[in-house]
Amino acid sequence: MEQKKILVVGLGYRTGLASSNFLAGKGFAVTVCDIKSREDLLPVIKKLDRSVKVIAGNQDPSILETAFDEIVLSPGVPQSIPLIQEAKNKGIPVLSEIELAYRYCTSHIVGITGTDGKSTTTMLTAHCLKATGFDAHPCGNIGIPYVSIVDTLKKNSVAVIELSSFQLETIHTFKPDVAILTNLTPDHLDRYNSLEDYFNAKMNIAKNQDASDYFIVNGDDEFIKTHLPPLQSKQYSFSLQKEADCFFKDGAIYCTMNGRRQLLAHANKLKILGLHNVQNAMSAVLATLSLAKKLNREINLRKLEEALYSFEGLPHRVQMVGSFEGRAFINDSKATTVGAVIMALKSIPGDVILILGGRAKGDDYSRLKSYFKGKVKALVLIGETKDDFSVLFSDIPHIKAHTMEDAVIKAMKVSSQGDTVLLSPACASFDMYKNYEERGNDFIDIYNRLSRGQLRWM
Ligand code: UMA
Repeated sequence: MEQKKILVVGLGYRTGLASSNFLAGKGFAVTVCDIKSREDLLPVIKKLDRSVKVIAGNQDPSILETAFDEIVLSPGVPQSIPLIQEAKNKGIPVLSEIELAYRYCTSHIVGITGTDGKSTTTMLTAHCLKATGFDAHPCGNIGIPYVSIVDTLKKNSVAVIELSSFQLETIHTFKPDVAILTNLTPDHLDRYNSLEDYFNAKMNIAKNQDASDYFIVNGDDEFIKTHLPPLQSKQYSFSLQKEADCFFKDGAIYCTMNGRRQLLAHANKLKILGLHNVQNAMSAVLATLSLAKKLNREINLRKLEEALYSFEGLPHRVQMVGSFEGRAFINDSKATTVGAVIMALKSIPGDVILILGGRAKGDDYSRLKSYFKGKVKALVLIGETKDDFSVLFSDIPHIKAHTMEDAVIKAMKVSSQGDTVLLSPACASFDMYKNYEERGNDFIDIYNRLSRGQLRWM
């Protein structure tokens, strides 16, 4: 029988690499193409299965002269590129790595999407599931491609998958047992024509769910309330404002999911700060209880409570780095949206010196202004957005910095004891770094040199 030919579009650092190697391992004839030059791709090419053919620096539709049976599209590549448009005209199926992995998945699935809180909710859900006896594996947009772990999952395992709108654009049959929609605020409007388009991509998470599945939603989100389509799955909601299946009242998290109200946990015992993390905790609780319900399993609620208290949070997400000369240093490099910055500002006490900027993602950055008032003493502007932001935030004291080191030194100079130096950029990192992790690690490294006296700031 002739080998099936698959084209992987976008090699990237993770998804394209993992998809290509996975497919090669299954015996397909794999070609991967990327707009980057061979030289730029070399470190990744070295990790590719030797059978994979690489087309570098070219994404011309003529690549399709080879009759590919299917295309696996990496999340960073928009469907609007001519190659993909032409593939669709020719009727070649285009799927995401999530759809590919799903074909081989025999385990249970919890899928998590939304604009903010996805990564924390993914890790916290996996933590809660593990603590209550499940074999849970976090993966997806958090940085571990689903396809890279799918073959290691057993029938009773749970894949807890963080899903970006990009990944969900090209799913076809993917069906999670439990889906979470954390919230919806403007993001990636450089890729989508409207907020509705972005929301529709996210809602693909539930499009194949049936009455045996669960959909968990933020009951306080105005956009979701007015735009949520009718769904086949059972719906549970969480709320900070009103009684819901899981809700927050007088500092405690309650659950009413099984017909009676139960006090589950006290918010002041959570190690992760801020009301947005109470929301994340509530969605993780509902996901754990829903999956248990679907699988007819009993959950020890005290174990679930302990899991909420023992969760340490994620690196690069409102992460306490340390204290120097009376200033707290917090790394929130993962905050690439306005919503995430607002949440960080709300969860940090006292005055803040905010390191802001990077590559814009089409967000409405003016939304930040009202949150800066009375909270942000000064802005230190970095990256491609620094000139635009200095105009937009002209009524707030601000300085421009050329590098992260320059930004930290300037932040030290304008701050006083008791202040917090917060890196929460509201933008992508790609103008200065490979990814947000590299940006956060640079910030931590500069803090370490500063606190060891290896970097002068005065
Ligand atoms: N490329 C092309 N043609 C194009 C555009 C891009 O060939 O027209 C190439 C680029 O040169 C690059 C590759 O395609 O080499 C893009 O790869 P990728 O961006 O898909 O990169 P990965 O390293 O595989 O990372 C992806 C996710 N990246 C994006 O969605 C942009 C990572 O999410 C994810 O962790 C990883 O897969 C594993 O699943 C990052 C992210 O920023 C954290 N996500 C966005 C977000 O959270 O807001 C959605």
